[in-house]
Order: sequence, then C-alpha cells, then structure tokens
Amino acid sequence: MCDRAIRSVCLLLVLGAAASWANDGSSLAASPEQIQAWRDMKFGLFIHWGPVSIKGTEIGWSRGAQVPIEEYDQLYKQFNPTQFNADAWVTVARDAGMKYLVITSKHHDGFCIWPSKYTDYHIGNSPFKRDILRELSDACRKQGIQFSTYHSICDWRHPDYPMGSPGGQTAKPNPNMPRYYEYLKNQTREIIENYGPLGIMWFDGEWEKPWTLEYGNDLYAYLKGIQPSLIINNRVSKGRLGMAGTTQQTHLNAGDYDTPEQRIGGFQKDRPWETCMTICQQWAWKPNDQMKSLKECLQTLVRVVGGDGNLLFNVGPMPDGRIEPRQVDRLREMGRWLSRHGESIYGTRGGPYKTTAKIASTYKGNAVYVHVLDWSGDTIALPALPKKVTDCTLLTGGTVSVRQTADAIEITVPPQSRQEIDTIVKLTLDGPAGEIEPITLTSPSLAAGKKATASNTFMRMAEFGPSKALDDDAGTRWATDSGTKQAWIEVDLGKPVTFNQVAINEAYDRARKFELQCKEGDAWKTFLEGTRIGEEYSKGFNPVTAQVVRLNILEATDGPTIWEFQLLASRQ
Ligand code: FHN
Repeated sequence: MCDRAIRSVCLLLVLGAAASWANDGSSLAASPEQIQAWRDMKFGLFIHWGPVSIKGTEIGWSRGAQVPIEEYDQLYKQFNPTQFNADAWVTVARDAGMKYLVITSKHHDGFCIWPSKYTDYHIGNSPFKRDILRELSDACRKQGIQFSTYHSICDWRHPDYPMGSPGGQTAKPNPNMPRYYEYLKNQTREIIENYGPLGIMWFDGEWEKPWTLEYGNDLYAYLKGIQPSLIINNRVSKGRLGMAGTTQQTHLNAGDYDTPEQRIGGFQKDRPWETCMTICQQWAWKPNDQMKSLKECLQTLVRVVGGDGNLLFNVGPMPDGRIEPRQVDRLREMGRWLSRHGESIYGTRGGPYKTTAKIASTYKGNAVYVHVLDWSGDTIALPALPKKVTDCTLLTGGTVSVRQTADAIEITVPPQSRQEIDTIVKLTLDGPAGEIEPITLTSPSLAAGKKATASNTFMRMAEFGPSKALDDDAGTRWATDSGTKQAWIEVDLGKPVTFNQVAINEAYDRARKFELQCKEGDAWKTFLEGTRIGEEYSKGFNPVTAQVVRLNILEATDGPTIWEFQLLASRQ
C-alpha cells in the first residue's frame, strides 16, 4: 500500500476520532472513580533518566546544543548503570510518602529505556541491556506504587519526525509524519501491553507544528481502546496553555487533567490538575545542581494540595543508576513529615480557604485543615465559615485557641506551638466541609494587586512580570534575565498609605544587597537596607507613608526573582 494511501487512511481515521472527541469526549474519559483514586494519591515521583546523564546536561534539550548530536546519539553505547536497583528507587518513592511513579520511557532525544521491537535505539543495545521498564514496573507492583510512563510525542532523532535538534529548531530532510505517528502508536501500545496496566500515560512534547489536535484526539481514543482505565494528561492534544498547564477548549482537546510545570497551579476544583516540578533545577541529573530546601519542598506540596492538585516531584538519577543520596535524604524527610501529618494531605480536597502567601487549606469530611505557612503576629483572622466549629486542635501538636464570630474565625497559636514549615490547625465542623463554597482571602498586603513595574522581566514574558510578585500567589514570581546583577521592582499603591513591615519571598537566594525606597517628589528616599533576602524575609520599621515604593536590588549573584513582595501595616 503506497505512502499516499497510508496517509489518506490515517487522515480518515484521525479525523474520525477527532470528531468523536468533539461529539462525545466523555465516553472515553477515565471514570470519575479512577480519576478520584489518582487524585487522592496527591504525591508522585517523576523520573527523567537516560544515557544523557553521563554528560550531566539537560535531557533532550542539550542534544545539538551543549552536546553535539553525533556524540549525544552515541552515549547509549557507554550507558551502563550497574548500580540501578528498581526496588531501591521504588522504596525511595514509598518512603517519601509518594503513591505513584512516572518514568521517561522515551524523551525528546528518542532513546527508549525498554527493548522496543520498533527501533534499535534502545537499552537492549547498550552495555546495560537490562529492561528498565520491566524492572521498575515489577518493583512498583511489588510495593503497591502505581506505575506510569512519560512518553515524548516529539522525537528530534527519529528520521520520520519532521523537527530536529537543537530544541526542534531544525527540519529533517525526508520526514513522514503519518509513519512516525504509527511508530508512536505502536510503541505506546507496546508499553501498555508489556508493562501495564499503567496509571497514567504522561505525554509531553506536543507543542510542535507537526503534532495536531486530530493526532492527539486519535491517540487518546486509540490508547483508551487498549486500556480504558488509563489516565492521559492534557499534553496528548493541543489545548495546553504553556507552563500554566491549563487547557483551552476542553470540549475539543482530549486529555483528563491539566499539567502546570515548575509552578504551583492556581486554585482549581472543577478540573483535575497536577504540578510537575524538579527537586533541583534540571530535569535530568546535573552535578551539584541547586536542590530545594525541605521547607520549599513541603510548602510546595501543601500549596498544591491546598489548590486541589497533585504534585509530581522530579529526580534525575545518576549515570551509575543511583538517585543522588542528598535527594534521597530530602525525599525521606518529606516522607517523615507525611507519616506524621498525611491526614491533612491524602484523600483531601483543596479549600475551603483558597491558598495565599501565608496559608493553604484542605478538607476531608467535617474536618478543615488550615496550613499556616507564614506567621505575622499570633493570630490568624479568617473569614467566617457557614458551619459551626465544634473542635479545634493542632495536628502538629501544642496549644491553639479559636474564636468564631458571625464574620470571622480567629485562630491564635502561641510562638512555642508554631512550626517553621507548616502549623496545621484542624477545625472540626458540625457538617461536611465540602458543602462550603471556596473562599478567597483578602491579602494582608497593601501592595497586593497594585500596579507594578520593573527594570527587567525574564525574556519579556508576562508570566514572569512584576505583577506576579504582588498577586498573593506563592506559585508565581517576578523573574529577571539570567546574568542580571541589579534590578528593581516598583509598586504604585494608588494613594499614599502607611505601612511598617515588609515581607519578601525570594527564589534561589540570589540577592546580596538591596534597599527599600519610597518616592518623595522626584527623589527616592531609602527607608530600609539589607543584604540577603532568601525564601522568607520579614522586617518591621518605623511607619512610612508613601504612594510609590520600590525594592531596589543593588547586587545579585544572578537574575533576581521574587515570589512575593508584601507591604503590611501590622500591629508592632
Ligand atoms: O521539555 C520538557 C522537559 O524536558 C521536561 O520533560 C518537562 C517535564 O514536564 N516538560 C518539557 C518542558 O515543558
């Protein structure tokens, strides 16, 4: 059957499937029970691994960039991770309190970590030879961890896939997309049939032109036909809105859930979502890569779950087959915290109080768990709940008192009972918390939502603009171009207001000297000076009355980036 005939048959099939998603998409979607079972897991291990770990550069993206293509594509001939132990990896996930695991079966570089019969570019032809998907899927089943695979739609090495390295920026000489699509279907079916049933097929690399909504919807239908219980993320089709990971036109674009990347997704209860994030900076292993602190790791998990999402937390194992010991230690620390406080995480839903820079909340049955992530003062004042609080305890231990009035709930915790990372206040209500409509808290910050400008914005991208440091959302941040050593962010409060405290949450700890200034006429007057900011900087000062205020970073090790910049009028 000639190429042209193959093309037209595939097209007909694809168009048929696309029509069917549009007409009755829900018929193929995973059952609500399956989705809910996955949502109740809350926390999973993401693994980006392949021969590229030998170079310590980024998987897929460094091909034809930091690593010449010829060298990159020969790395598998040296790949021999003799210390790989699937049971040990799964134990790390289990001890971390994770309930599912997603490994890169094939990333954008096209290398397959299972002995696929549809290509020679696989682990079976490396010195290692062993089937990594076999060993990991068996280990997961043995330890009761749900097994899943990440599979890249784009393939910058495969001759039939039109785009090539670096980063999909080049065109292949003789592409054949319909034949590549057959290859993609054959391999994903092969994975499900040999290592399934899977929990999730985690697609990625769907953003390039050769991939269409029709292909995406057809692939969704095809794989659901093979395993109806399979959950497939929104990166199978073309609806994903960038790194925010939400989906446009869900009635047109197949996919069971949204996938924010490297950020905490917004509060969203009407559609499942899962944040994927690196424990360090890079997805694949990099020597001495900057690792997140326990506080950032746990507060990220709590904020994600408080937003009604799941967290898929990523490690990049080393070329010898081990997960880096310091990353294992960090994950174990998270597991110890979850073994004590998992009641407020697993099987909960986000809310009723929407996440802010200071709190997040989760609920289950009649219990509401208020997670206090940052204290300013002894008492937290929350809007009233339409149900009576019948009991109030601290899941993290110690004493707490609560005062419920018609329009507020005031929670007071003495300093000795507060936790550095998360103080969990358990409110027991006289009825199901799920009946309460989500409540948006007004920000304590006088700068929240005010007009912001900055001297520099990362790649001029709006999603890293100055307003992201004033949106009371610890999942977004103002960022500057890498290599920036000085920068300022300015806020116009709209009218002169009085404040006497600043709270700043910096990412990656880069500032080394800064000042806070307010505008007096055309001149800037400095009213506070400092050196390091870090994850949580808070400082009181004599009351200042001003309309225009700026954080002026005078020295930084690299492009400074701020999660939240708050101006407060607090009782001193
Ligand atoms: O390019 C990939 C990247 O390597 C990594 O796999 C992440 C994980 O979600 N996704 C893509 C970037 O959006």
